[in-house]
Amino acid sequence: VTPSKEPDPAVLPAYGCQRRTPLAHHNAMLTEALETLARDAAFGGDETRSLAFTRAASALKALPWRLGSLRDLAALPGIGKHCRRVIQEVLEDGSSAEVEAVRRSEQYRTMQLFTGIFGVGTRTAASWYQEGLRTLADLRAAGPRLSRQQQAGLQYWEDLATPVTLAEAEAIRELVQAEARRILPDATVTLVGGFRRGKPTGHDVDLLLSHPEEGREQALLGPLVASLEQQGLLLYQQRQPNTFGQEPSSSSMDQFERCFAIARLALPGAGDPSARRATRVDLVVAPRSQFAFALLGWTGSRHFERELRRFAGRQRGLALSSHGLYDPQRVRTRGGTLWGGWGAPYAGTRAALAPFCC
Ligand code: DGT
Ligand code: MG
Repeated sequence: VTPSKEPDPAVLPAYGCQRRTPLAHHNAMLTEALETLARDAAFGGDETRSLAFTRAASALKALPWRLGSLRDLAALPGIGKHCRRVIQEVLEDGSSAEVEAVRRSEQYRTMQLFTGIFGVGTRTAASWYQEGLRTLADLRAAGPRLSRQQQAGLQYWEDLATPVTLAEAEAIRELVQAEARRILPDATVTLVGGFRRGKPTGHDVDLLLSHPEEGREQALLGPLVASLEQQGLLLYQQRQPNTFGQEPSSSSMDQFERCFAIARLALPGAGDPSARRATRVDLVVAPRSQFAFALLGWTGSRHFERELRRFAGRQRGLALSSHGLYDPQRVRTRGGTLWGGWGAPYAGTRAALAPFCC
C-alpha cells in the first residue's frame, strides 16, 4: 500500500528552524532549480526575491517525501506563484526553461566564478561583470585593482576551489588546537560551519576558539597566528579585532575577533609528506560567556540562522545574535548604545547585555 501523501498542514511549521532538514532529502532536483534562481536574484542585488526562492527550497528540503504533484504544495509554507510555476515545470518536464536559461547565461556563470573567489562579494563581482571582465585571466590582467585578499584568492584559486574534506578539516583543527594549547593550555578549538552540520565536504574550515576562563581568550589569536606564520603554515592572514559593544556593526557579520586565513597544510593520507595545499581557514574567538551563541551562530546554515533569528524576534520578542539572546525591551531601558551583530541596533550598555538565556 502506498503511504498517503495527503497534504497535512501540520507537517511543516512556518519557520525553517522548526523543521527537521536532513542533508540528504527527497527533492534535490526542485531545490537545485530554486536555489539557482535564488543565487541569480542575489547576483542581481534583489535580496527579497532571492529569499523567496531560498525559503521555498528550504521547505522542500524538509518535506519527508518526494513531491509528486502541485497538490502536495499545500503542506508547505511560503511558496509563491513564481516558485509554483518553476516547480510545476520541473515536475512535468524534468527541468525548467527559466532555470536552464539562467544556468547557461554568461552573467550567471561569470558571477558564480567571481563570487567563488576569496574576498569577492556580489557587488564587486557585478561591477567587474559590467566592466566586461569574464575570466580569471581577465582579473589577473587587472591585478593592481585587486585587494590583497582578492589577489590571494586569485593566486590560490585552484586549490581553494577544491572541496575540503572532513578528514582535512579535522587535521587542521587538531593542528590549530595543539598550537593554541602551547600558548594557552586550556584553549578550546571547535570545528563549526558545515562540518558541524554533518557535511562531508566544505569550502573552508571554520574554527571557533575559546578558553574556559572569561577574558583569557583575548591573549590567544595574536600569538597563534604569529606562530603559524613563523612555521610557514599561512599563505595569507587578515586579522580583525573584537568590536562588540564598541562600534555599530555595518553588516550582518558578528563582531568577534577573527582571522581570515589561507593555510598551507599537509594533506592527511597523502603519500607524499611534502604534499600541501592551500585551504581557507576562519579562526573566530569567542569569550566563554558568548560561546554557546557563537557556536550556534557559526554552525549555520545561513538560512537556518536567519530563520532562528526571525523566530526569536517574531515569536518570542527576543533578539538573537552570535553574541547572545537579549530582551530588547529590557536592554532599551539602560541607556547607551549597543549594536548587536547582524545589523540590529539596540540601546543599552554592554554590561547590561549578559545573555540571560540560551
Ligand atoms: P561551507 O563552508 O561551504 O561548507 O558552508 P558553511 O555552512 O560552513 O558556510 P560558511 O563557511 O560560509 O560559514 C559558516 C557558518 O557561519 C554559516 O553557516 C553562517 C555563519 N557565519 C559565517 N560568517 C559569519 C559572520 O560573519 N557572522 C555570523 N554571525 N555568522 C557567520
Ligand atoms: Mg564553512
